[in-house]
Amino acid sequence: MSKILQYPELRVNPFDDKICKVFRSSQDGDCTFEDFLDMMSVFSDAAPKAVKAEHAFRVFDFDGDDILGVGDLRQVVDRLTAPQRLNDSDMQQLLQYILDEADLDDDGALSFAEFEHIIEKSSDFSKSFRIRL
Ligand SMILES: [Ca+2]
Ligand SMILES: [Ca+2]
Repeated sequence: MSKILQYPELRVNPFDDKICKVFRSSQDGDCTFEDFLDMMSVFSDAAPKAVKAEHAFRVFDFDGDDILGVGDLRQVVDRLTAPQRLNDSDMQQLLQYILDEADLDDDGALSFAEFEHIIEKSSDFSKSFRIRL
């Protein structure tokens, strides 16, 4: 994951729609301007790494069950590699690699603690996980 997060392409953010869902204050409807300002402060260079990690985790947790399972990771990879798509065996290999690196308790999914641990190891994360205007 830390390697993926270092790709320069990530500085163009492929998670726009999901990010809006994480930050918007009402359950349905669009992001308000205030939501947008919240979001900008989290993504600014000044935001602490831990705050970014927490929001990144929520953005990556597509099904909202508070853990990054293989399904979530697959969607993350899909979005990061768009418009190209990995073929099945490359995808399997990459998911396996991510889990080997990051899934410390071997339950096949990444908890927030495990996710945070990768973020801690990745010095480029803060630079990658931001939006530039
Ligand atoms: Ca999940
Ligand atoms: Ca785990």
